[in-house]
Amino acid sequence: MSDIDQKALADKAQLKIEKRKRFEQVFPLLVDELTSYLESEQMPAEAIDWFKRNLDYNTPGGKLNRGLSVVDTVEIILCTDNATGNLTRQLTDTEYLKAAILGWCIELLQAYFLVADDMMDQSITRRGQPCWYRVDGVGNIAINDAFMLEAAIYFLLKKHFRSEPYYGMLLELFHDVTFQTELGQLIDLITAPEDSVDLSKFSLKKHHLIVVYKTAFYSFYLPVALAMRMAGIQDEALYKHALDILIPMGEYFQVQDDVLDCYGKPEDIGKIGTDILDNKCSWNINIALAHATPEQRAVLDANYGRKDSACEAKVKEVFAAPNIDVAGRFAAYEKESYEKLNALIDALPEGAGATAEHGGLRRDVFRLFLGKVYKRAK
Ligand code: GPP
Ligand code: MG
Ligand code: MG
Ligand code: MG
Repeated sequence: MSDIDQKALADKAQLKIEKRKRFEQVFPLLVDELTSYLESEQMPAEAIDWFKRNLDYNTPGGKLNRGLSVVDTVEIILCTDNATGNLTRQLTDTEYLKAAILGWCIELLQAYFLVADDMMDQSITRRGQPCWYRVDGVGNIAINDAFMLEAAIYFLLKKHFRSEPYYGMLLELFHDVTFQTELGQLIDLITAPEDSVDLSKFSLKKHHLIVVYKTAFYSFYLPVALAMRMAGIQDEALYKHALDILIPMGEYFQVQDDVLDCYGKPEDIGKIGTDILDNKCSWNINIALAHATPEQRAVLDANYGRKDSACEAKVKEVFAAPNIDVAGRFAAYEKESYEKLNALIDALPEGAGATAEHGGLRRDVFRLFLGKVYKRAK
């Protein structure tokens, strides 16, 4: 690599760190707004402290891809000149703050889902620390804490966006994707009963349905759609264009999550995989089922979904067998997905819906998002 290339790479990395830092600085302001509301309602200090601890423990600390993507998308749409395709200005402080608040609202949605998901999946760690329900003194109170993380979203939306013409659209988006995610979670859970393992219930078609609903809508469509609403894009056809790229991108992301559940290092992914123990209809088991010999199938039938680490190890052995090679097949899937997603992005009409106020829907929105997750190890 040339010195110039190296310098460009270092500058890019530095910019990323600064973007994250600026975004992170907004969160304490929102915590203050939320706790001030509790104070104004004369809530006991103990309750205020608890809510603050809930917010701080569960909301920041992740990759922040979803939240940062709202800011990046608003910036690309509002600041690109359609004629040249160049960024011609920066977001004003007010625009930045609004985009960042929407970003944090998605991070709150994610926090709400994860607190609940970790209880349902009986997970151990999250983001390198014990899952919230496993923290001393929390337990089932985590159920109410999850609800409160969700309530915080609507408090902040009302406070900051109530007078905007697109306020109703923001509410509709959050409500719709929450329902979709809960549908996905429902299918994920009932396809993985704890007491009866029946691998014949699994299929890649079922997996596709689960991951689109439980992950893709809220993790990929929501950040971009919120940003489009804030930027003033109204043409419904453009939301459909965005959906058609972001849903397959979200599917690819959840396949990565499934693979990392088995092969990721806990110090990288911040969590300990539970999918085999939990009898989950993951990408890995579906790939194994598609290629297993009758003998291998018998091993999977006898060991999958058993809450026992020796059984888990036997399943992993089958995953690694040369004729199955889940990791190798994933590498091929990853390459193919990346090419397919880039083709979808390239087919998007550049700057569709552009006006004098904004540069319209732009390919960079999707390229940047894909760049955040492609070949991720965490
Ligand atoms: C990811 O599933 C999906 C979610 C976190 C959505 C949960 C939805 C609810 C309505 C609670 P996962 O269990 O594979 O995620 P992880 O591997 O991070 O535990
Ligand atoms: Mg989980
Ligand atoms: Mg889950
Ligand atoms: Mg997972």
